[in-house]
Amino acid sequence: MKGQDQPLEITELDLADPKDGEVMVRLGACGVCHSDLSAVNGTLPAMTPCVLGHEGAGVVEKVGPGVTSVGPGDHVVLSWVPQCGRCYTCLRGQPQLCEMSFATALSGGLLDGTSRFSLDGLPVYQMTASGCFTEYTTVPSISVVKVDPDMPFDKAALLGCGVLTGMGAVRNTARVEEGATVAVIGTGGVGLSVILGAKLAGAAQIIAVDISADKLELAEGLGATDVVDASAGNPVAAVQALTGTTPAGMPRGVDYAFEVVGSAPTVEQALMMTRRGGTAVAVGVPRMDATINLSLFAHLFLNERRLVGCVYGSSNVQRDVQLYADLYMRGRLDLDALVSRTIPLDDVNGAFDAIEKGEVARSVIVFDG
Ligand code: PAD
Ligand code: ZN
Repeated sequence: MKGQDQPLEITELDLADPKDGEVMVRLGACGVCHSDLSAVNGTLPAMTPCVLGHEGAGVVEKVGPGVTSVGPGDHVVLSWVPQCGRCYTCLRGQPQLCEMSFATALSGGLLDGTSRFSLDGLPVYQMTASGCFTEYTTVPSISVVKVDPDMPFDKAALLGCGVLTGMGAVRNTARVEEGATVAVIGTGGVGLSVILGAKLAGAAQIIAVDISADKLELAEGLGATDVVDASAGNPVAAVQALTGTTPAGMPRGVDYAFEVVGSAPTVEQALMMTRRGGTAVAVGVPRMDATINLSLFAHLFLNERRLVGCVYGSSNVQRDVQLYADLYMRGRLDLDALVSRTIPLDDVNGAFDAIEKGEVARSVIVFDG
């Protein structure tokens, strides 16, 4: 990306060898996530020029000094949150908030703040210490997770963001229990992964909410028990109507509502559709100036609702990528349905159009051999 609101350009860049603790990866595939589009349209801040792409999988090409966790030839999934395992938050079981990687993400570089890409001697930054819309990238070794070489790259790539975020929102952020009722607002690549996670967690009811009929059909195929078309207006009443009534004759609401769109109105809807004592999880990435109206009396006091944020599905990347890869290889996790299209790198701008038109769960860039 040369600059905000500009189409991505395919250019030959220089890529430095991995330094201490780093690895160079030859990409096999990279999913195009809504957050990539958000970096282009300014929803997410990004240093430019920048190599976007943060949902990648590939093969380790070479390793820098001191790297023992992986070696050349290993198949890996790339993470967009390097997790140091030693900082205050990592040690408290919140590696998704690793204090070291927060500064890294803002720098546009790797852990030392510098990027490995350059053009005519000037730095080209890397989205979230990653940068996967490219044949080769160099990243911290703690940002790669070894997976079974038999796992196809287009499915493995999804573990790097959408699936880790959606499944993690259910398993780690909300900790949905067996028999729970769940609503998911926005069933793109991430929201559909929430549905996969809710199904795996044994949720009794999974209500998919979207404005696209195609997405709702996909959601049903992946385990949604009910669907609500939000294109006609506010979906709260329709969701509540599916959740039974209290002895006082009031609609109950869901135990958990996941917002996976990234807008203030849908976060408010998520909060409104949870039952008393329920939890709304804000997964989508909103614009930086987005705010919501929160009734302290009605939501927090009277109904003891929780509204929680969600970075990367509150995931421990090494643990969770391996778990989901294993579930996929055993046929217990249907990632195939999330790959709507495989495309070459030079169709990346077309993939952004497809996101904006709501046409795909995921377009996945697949690199040759
Ligand atoms: P996507 O564009 O594939 O899916 C978004 C879905 O929302 C589409 O199916 C839309 O039709 C639907 N939608 C749009 N407006 C509404 C509405 N008003 N009501 C109901 N549905 C609607 O995006 P995605 O799945 O790649 O990403 C979803 C969000 O999650 C996006 O904001 C992205 O930036 C964010 C994200 N967050 C994290 C994180 O760590 N929290 C990680 C990855 C992605
Ligand atoms: Zn993403």
